[in-house]
Amino acid sequence: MLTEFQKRKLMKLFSMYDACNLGVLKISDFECLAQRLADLRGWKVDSSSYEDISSKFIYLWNRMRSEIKNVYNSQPEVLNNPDAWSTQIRTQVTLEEWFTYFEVVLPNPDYHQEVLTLSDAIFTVVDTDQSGNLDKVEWAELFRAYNISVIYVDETFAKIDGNGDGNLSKDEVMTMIKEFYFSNDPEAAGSYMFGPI
Ligand SMILES: [Ca+2]
Ligand SMILES: [Ca+2]
Repeated sequence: MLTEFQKRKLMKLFSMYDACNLGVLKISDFECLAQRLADLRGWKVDSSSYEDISSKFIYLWNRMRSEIKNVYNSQPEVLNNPDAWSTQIRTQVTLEEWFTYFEVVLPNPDYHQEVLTLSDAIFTVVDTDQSGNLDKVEWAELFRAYNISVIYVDETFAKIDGNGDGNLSKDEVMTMIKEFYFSNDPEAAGSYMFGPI
């Protein structure tokens, strides 16, 4: 079971993925996020770079729906919904279903690698000057893409920049990402890497 603390972080993540701000996740949110990231690099819709980042988000959407579908089919009472998945065309994911998805994947060691691989890819896209680090301007662009208020850019940047050199290295960001997704420690700085939860 997820703790209340984990749920607060996952609500934050849900709001970051809810690009269209409808309170539920749809495939259009995932397409929109990929588009916003691609726009940072000026990648055109038919380019291989665009296709690459877009396919990662669509994979995520499909993976999430498939895990939720499994839960519905195996234990419909968990989601308190008597209708089997197959009787409906599921086009959206609610916050409760989002929690259910993470209850399934968080204990899976393979999922840890998946999170790091996707985060690595996003880091590379947001590193628009390809310096290998994220500066504060790039960090703010990430916030804009993910619907996070930029008023939190300064304080989160300072937390993540462990060596205080004014840049976020991939190591610094990945350390925090691991804490954000997998730590259950309210003191862990990574829990607040995208602002208050
Ligand atoms: Ca950079
Ligand atoms: Ca640094």
